[in-house]
Formats: sequence, structure tokens, C-alpha cells
Amino acid sequence: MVSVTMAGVLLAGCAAGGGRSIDDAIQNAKPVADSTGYTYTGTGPITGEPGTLKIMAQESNYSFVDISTAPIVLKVFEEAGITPEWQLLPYDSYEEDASPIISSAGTNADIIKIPDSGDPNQVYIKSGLFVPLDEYFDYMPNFIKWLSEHPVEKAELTAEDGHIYYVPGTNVADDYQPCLMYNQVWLDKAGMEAPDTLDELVELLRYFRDNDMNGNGDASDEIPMSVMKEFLPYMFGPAFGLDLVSGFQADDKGKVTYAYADSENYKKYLAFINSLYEEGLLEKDYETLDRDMVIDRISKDLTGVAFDFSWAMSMMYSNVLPYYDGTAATGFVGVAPLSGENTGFYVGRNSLAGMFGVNVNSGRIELACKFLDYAMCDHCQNYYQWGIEGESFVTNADGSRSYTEKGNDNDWLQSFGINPAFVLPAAQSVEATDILVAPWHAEINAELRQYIRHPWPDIYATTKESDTVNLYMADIQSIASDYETAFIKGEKNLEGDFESYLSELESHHLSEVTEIRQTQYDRYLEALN
Ligand SMILES: [Ca+2]
Repeated sequence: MVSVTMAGVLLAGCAAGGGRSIDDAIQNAKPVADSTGYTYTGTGPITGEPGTLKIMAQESNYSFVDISTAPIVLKVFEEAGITPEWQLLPYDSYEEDASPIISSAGTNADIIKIPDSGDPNQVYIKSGLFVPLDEYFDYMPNFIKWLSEHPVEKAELTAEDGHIYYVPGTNVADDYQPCLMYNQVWLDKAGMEAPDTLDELVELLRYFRDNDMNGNGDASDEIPMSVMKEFLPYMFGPAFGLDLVSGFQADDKGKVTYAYADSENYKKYLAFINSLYEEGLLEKDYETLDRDMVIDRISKDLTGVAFDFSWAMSMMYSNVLPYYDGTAATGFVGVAPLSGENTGFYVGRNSLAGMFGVNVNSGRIELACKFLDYAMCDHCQNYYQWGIEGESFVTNADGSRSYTEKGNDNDWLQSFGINPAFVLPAAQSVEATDILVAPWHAEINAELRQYIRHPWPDIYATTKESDTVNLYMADIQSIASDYETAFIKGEKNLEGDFESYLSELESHHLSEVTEIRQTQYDRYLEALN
């Protein structure tokens, strides 16, 4: 990695105007004939003569699935006119196994799945190992259309040298994200609406604490809320204007700060949660609460409030309630975020997922670029999300789609090659997620989408930035986490100890890391604009 990343430092010199040069490359791209005289325009086949591509990627996470023979995967290659030659590495150790092979240029694969999918702080790109795809945009009509329609992802994919190296898969990022959920039966029993504000929440939690909500004759066995420690920042940070989930955040002028070092709002956040703790509204052992414990409590009808990933709503929480009848009226139901002095929001996630690059040593760079372009087109995404019509899904009279009986068998569907993100740039879809959850859950998701805010963006790091952040960030996070708990539990005093907390962050190089985040964010904004 050392020799590899040195090249990155050298290349970083020509970083200026990255965003603009990508836009120029997009605007100037036009379909051209390849060396065989065939012009690819975005649909299959991608070549005039049958071709072969070597692909280094990941086995399925289902051990019984041979993704290289899965019908959906084969269909895409067949339509492209390409025969794949696979070099598949084990799913669980892909990062470990693939990284040294890639770093030492030890593979002759034409297309490589990047082992660091989703974490651009792990430097790989500027190594001279991957082809700058923007130089081949003439062969990538689907990709440049997608980039034009996705400015945030385009900016995130633009490396500091101004090039784009990868075709990404994508996650659902504004849907099915973590949210606040209430036991609807308890809410109705209390005669209250879902709280909009922190004050209303406190009032509701007190009611849940003091009344026999589960009707077992004992008014003291109710736990007002069961929220795991890692979700407190999601639940309460936004009401104080903080994105504690991302940690670093930028204001509307583009100034970057570390939310855990905000001497005004973060202090108020801690004081608020400390007051919940003191009142018994946040339970004494909140730090050790895990999802299994939350599920156990819900199954015993002991708790009224949860905060978790959206999928838990109908798939893990509502379904264990003793009286759940499949409707929202008897379930754990997601609601809008809480507001305080600031209007609440939910923190979404970045959409970039598994990425694929073209090996600079490939003898078939044009063909590899065309294949990646074809593999990410909408037509192929339909295969990834639904499979093949008549086999895994049918189209209903109203135009919506449903899985067939076979398609509803998850083992069969996995073997068929659904969502083959290990080997192809597959995108998750909201529509395909909607049919997996209860209908009321899909409706709530659609309502909550408006509250999702984009988290700190994925921004490719230079080697130097990455080294510095990796050196200091673990300590900074650990100090923040230790103090957070101590302040919430009243073991440390906000009036007396907050200043020494800030000095401790400072002595662990917070300013240096914040400065790097600022530089990266400036670069992101430049690529975005
Ligand atoms: Ca009770």
C-alpha cells in the first residue's frame, strides 16, 4: 500500500477544478465506434463480436448460492454479449484477501470489485491501479446520464485529482432509515398524539412511567422508553441542531465543526438527556441495552417508545407485540422527528455502495468500461431488483410488480441471483423494499422520507488526510463517548467538567482533524458545484 499511495500524493497536485472537468467530460462524451467498428449506445449487446471479461469480485453472502451461475447474473452477461471469467473470493474475507492482491497489481482481472466499498477514506483510487473512467465516457452513456442526475453522488465519487474511478452500486438512502416509534395502543390509551417536541415527549414518558399502560394491575413495571445507546444521537441530536450521527457537520456557509465539541448545543443536548436519566425516563442501564432486550420487552408489552432502523418497525417490534393484528393501530409505529429549539430531522445515509473499477493493466479497457456501463443501466437494475418476468415476478394489472410464489421463497430468490451486489453494480429500490414490509409500514416510510437529511458525505481522502484522521479519530471518538456517558449519568458535571472535556479533545488533535474535514468538504462542494 505504501508505494501505491505515494502515487496518490503526487497525483493530488493536479486536483484543481475537478468538478468542472468531470462536467466537461460528460458534456463532450458521444458514442464512438470501438476498434471492431461497433458503436455501443447504452443497450446490449455492448460489442460487435462476442467478448470475454475477467472479473474479480465477491462470492454471495449466502453460502449455498453460486453467484457465477445465477440466472439473473448470466442474463446480464448474455445480453451484453460477454462471457465472464470469474475470480471470486470469499464474501467474509474479501477486504482482507483482495486488498493485497490489488495493491500489488497481482491480478489480471479486467474489472475489480473494490474491497473498501462504502468507505472512501480507505485510499485505493489514486494509486494508478484503476482507469480514470471519465477518459472513457464516450463508452459510458448510462453512467454519465446517472452522474448528471445524481450531483451528490457525482461529487462524492470525484477523487481529489478530479477523476472518477468507480461505478458504484447504491443503497436506499432516504428511505427506511432509523426513526422514532411508539406503541400505538399505549399512545391511544394515554389519549395523546405522537409528540412533536422534546417537552411533549417528556410529558408522554412521565405518563408511561406512572400509569399501568399494559393493564396488568401493576403501575410500576412500565419502562417508558427502550432506546439503545447508539440511537440517542439520532433521536435527540437534530432537536439541538446537531448531526451527532455523522460527527462532523457543515453549516449553511460550509463551515465544518465537530458536533461533539459544540460548547452550546451539545451541552444542552447532554443536559436534556441527563434530565431524562435523573427522572427515570431513560433507564439506568441504557448503555447495555441491545436489540434482543428491546424485542423481549416489547413482546412482554413493557415499553412504549423505541428508536431503531425502520425495518425493525413491522419486522421485529410490531410482530412480537401480544396484540398486534397486522395494522398500525396495534403496532409500533414510526413518527416524525422531535423538534426543540431546532426543527427535527432524521439522519439518512450515503447511497454509494459496492464499487467496481477497471484495471489499468486490462487489455480490454474499452470493453470493461462498456460492460460496467451496461451493468448499471436501468434495464439491468430491473433484473437485480426483481429478476426475470414470469419466473421471479409478475406485473399486476395496475402496473405494480409482485414476486411469484417461487420469488417469495428467499432461498430460491437468492440462488436466482437477486440483488447481486457482490459481482455487479446493483441498486436497491424503494419499490422492491416496500413489498417486503407491512403495507402500513411502507406508507409510514413514504411520509417520513421528507424528514431525511443527507449525512456527512462520502469524500475520497488523500493518503495524508487518511493517515492523520486514522491516527487521531479513534481516540477523539472514545473520549467523546466516555464523557457523553459520564455527563448523561451525572458522573461528571456539565458546569464543572465540560471545559476540561473540550481541552482533552483538543489535546488529541481535534483541530487538526477538523481542518482536514474542512478541506475535504471544500473539495466536495467544489465538485458539487
Ligand atoms: Ca403494568
